[in-house]
Order: sequence, then C-alpha cells, then structure tokens
Amino acid sequence: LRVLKSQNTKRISYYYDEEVANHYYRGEHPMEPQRIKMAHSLIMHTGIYKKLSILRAKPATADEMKAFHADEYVDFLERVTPETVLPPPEECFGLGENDCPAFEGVFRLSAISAAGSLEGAAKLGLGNCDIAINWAGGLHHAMKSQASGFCYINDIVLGILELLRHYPRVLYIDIDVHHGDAVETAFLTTDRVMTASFHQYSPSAGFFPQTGSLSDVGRGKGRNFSVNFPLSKGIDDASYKGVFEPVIEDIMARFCPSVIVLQCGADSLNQDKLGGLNLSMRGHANCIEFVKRLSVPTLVLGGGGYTIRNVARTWAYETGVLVGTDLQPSDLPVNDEYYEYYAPDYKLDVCAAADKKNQNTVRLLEETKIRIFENLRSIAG
Ligand code: V1S
Ligand code: CA
Ligand code: ZN
Repeated sequence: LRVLKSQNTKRISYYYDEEVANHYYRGEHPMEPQRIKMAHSLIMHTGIYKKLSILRAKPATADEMKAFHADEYVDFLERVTPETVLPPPEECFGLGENDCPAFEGVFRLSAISAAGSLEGAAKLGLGNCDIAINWAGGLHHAMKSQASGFCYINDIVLGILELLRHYPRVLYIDIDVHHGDAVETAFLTTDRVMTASFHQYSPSAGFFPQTGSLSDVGRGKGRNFSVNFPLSKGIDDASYKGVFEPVIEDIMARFCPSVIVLQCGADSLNQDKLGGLNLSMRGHANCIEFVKRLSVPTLVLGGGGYTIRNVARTWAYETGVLVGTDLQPSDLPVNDEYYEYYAPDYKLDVCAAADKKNQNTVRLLEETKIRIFENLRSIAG
C-alpha cells in the first residue's frame, strides 16, 4: 500500500449499519443495498478501516425527517407496507410505482440512510471530525412530499439543514450521473447553499429526471446559486477532470463555502447499468481527492450505482483516498466474503472503455464552463 503524497492528518468518521444489506427493493429493481455491505467488506479486509472511526448512527426518527419532509408523507411512509400500497393512479406520495416500490422495511432503510448523514453533519458541525462518510446516503431525488427515483427520504437535505445550524454557507457537489434535482429544489431560493450537479442530460431521450439544464440557475436570492453541468454520453476521465476542477475552483473562490457535502453516486462510472458515461474508478475518485485537498470540512455520501461490484470497488478505493491510502488494483483481498463477485479479473479497479465514443465536444464543454463562470461572477462577493 502506498501512502498518498499529502500527509493525512484528517479525523474521519465512517457511518455504517450492517442492517442495510437486509433490504431488497424487490424483483428486477436496479437498486441493491447489498453494495454498501460489499464496500464495507473491502474497507475491512484491505485494512483501511484502521484509519477511520467506525460508527453506527441511531436510525433517524419520523420527527427528524420532518425537518424537511411533509408530516403526512413521513407518517404515510412509516405505515405503508407492500400489502397496503395502492396501485397507480391512486395518490400514494410517489410510492407503488416501479421506481419507488413500497418494499418491506422501506422506512427503516430510509431511517438508516438519513441517520448517517444527520449524525455526520452534527459531528462536522461541532468540529469533532474533518470528514464524515455515509455510503448509504446520497438519495438526491426524494422530494418534500414525494418519493422519486429510488429515493424516499432525502438524507442530503436533512444533513445540509443540520450543517446550516453551524455554518454560514454549504456547498453541495453531486457527481452522480443523474441530476440532483430534489436537493437543488429544496435550496433553490437561498444564497446560503450552492448546489452543483454534473449529470448526463438528454431530456429528448427521456434520461431521468430530465431536469438540470445549463439555464437552470436558481431563483430570487438563490439566483446563480444552482449550478448545472449537463453532459452527453461517453465522457472520459480527462474531459470530466477538465470541467469538474475549474468549476469547483471557481465556486470556491466566489462562494467560499464553510463546509462541503459531496454526493459520490457511482453510476457515473463506465459500465454502469443505467448511466452512459465512461469514467474509470480513478477518474471518479479524482473528484473526491480534489475536494479533499480543498481542506474544508466535508460530508461524503453515496448515491446511485448499479453495477454493484464496481460501486463497492470505487467506494472502498475512495475511502482509501480520504484516509490517505492509495489502494492498488492488486489489493483486492482474497479473503473478502464477496471475492467471487470480482471475477474474472479479481482486481480493485474499474477501467474506462477504450472504444466508447465521447459524445461531448471540446467546444461545448468549454462554452458550458464559460457560461457557468459568467453566472458565478454575478453572485455578490
Ligand atoms: N434509467 C433508468 C431507470 N430504470 C428504472 C427501473 C428499472 C427496473 C425496475 F424494476 C425499476 C426501475 N427506473 C429508472 C429511472 C430512475 C432512475 C433513478 C436514479 C436514482 C439515482 O441514481 O440518481 C439516485 C439513487 N426512472 C425512469 O426513467 C422513469 C420511468 C421514467 C421509466 C421506468 N419506469 C419504471 C418508471 C418511469
Ligand atoms: Ca449529478
Ligand atoms: Zn443516479
């Protein structure tokens, strides 16, 4: 194991609850909570756990969820079962459709996911750690009164609300392949939270959730505090780095956040079942490393990711990056309980495709960056 160049002196809290893996969305649903346990197993077997404080948060209560969500929605979610949910078109707060089934334990899983983000935010708020990690969080589509896109309770909004009690300005960064729509909407009109989402955007092809265009910049006092970087299929590591780093650098200079929330959806990797981008594990992890180097307290969250062997590899590797250990492809532990999932190569690596076309032109990426810089210039400094 090689130690990263930058000396690691950060205090890192890692939230994990083994109960997550006992939940199933049912049938052919692409979301598999088991991926969190797989990542955890790699974190334990590679030894990087020694540089973390491993914590189990107390599942969030209905009252805690109501800091963002509507009372009626939370009360409904707490009671709903696969048997009682009505089929569409009945009004069921978005539940019952294929994307957000009312599976057994849906409230409990949401409460565990929210707890890690809430407790992580509280710990960062008190200055008791520098980085808090919750791979079970990052559920960026859950709306105030509506489940959406596999998300029921918005742990991110709850975490940011907690951070706002301690810090003046929060920067939210979202590298999931999908637009972070519900986080953006929750803070659309405030200048205390800036949201920045990078995502595949092709509404004409119906790519979910079809929002997050470049011209979507926020409203009222929050105008230009929503940043959206729409991408086409096939973006590679070099092009992603070329947009991510300068945009985040400019946001840092203009907005000066006191704390960062980083959603690390792993569906932006090559070979994801839903996403169409072409990032390697290291290309994805470069974003995490870049944010870490900013030396601002950070809440690191999971999100999407549907080729689960690659999700586990990437989140374990990124945990390594955060603790200052650069895990190598050969470091996939032979005694891992999911070892056979990593066939046929048995490597701790996710490669980009050599033959996938990058449909993003240099010209459009540059023009998009310039538009974003212009918008950022007009926020009060
Ligand atoms: N893309 C996609 C996709 N696939 C599914 C799906 C497939 C099989 C199932 F059994 C159930 C659902 N749903 C979608 C998307 C939602 C993507 C959510 C991403 C979540 C995240 O990674 O950002 C964060 C965790 N839904 C749709 O495209 C909507 C539909 C338009 C098509 C699918 N049907 C089921 C609902 C309507
Ligand atoms: Ca995104
Ligand atoms: Zn996603």
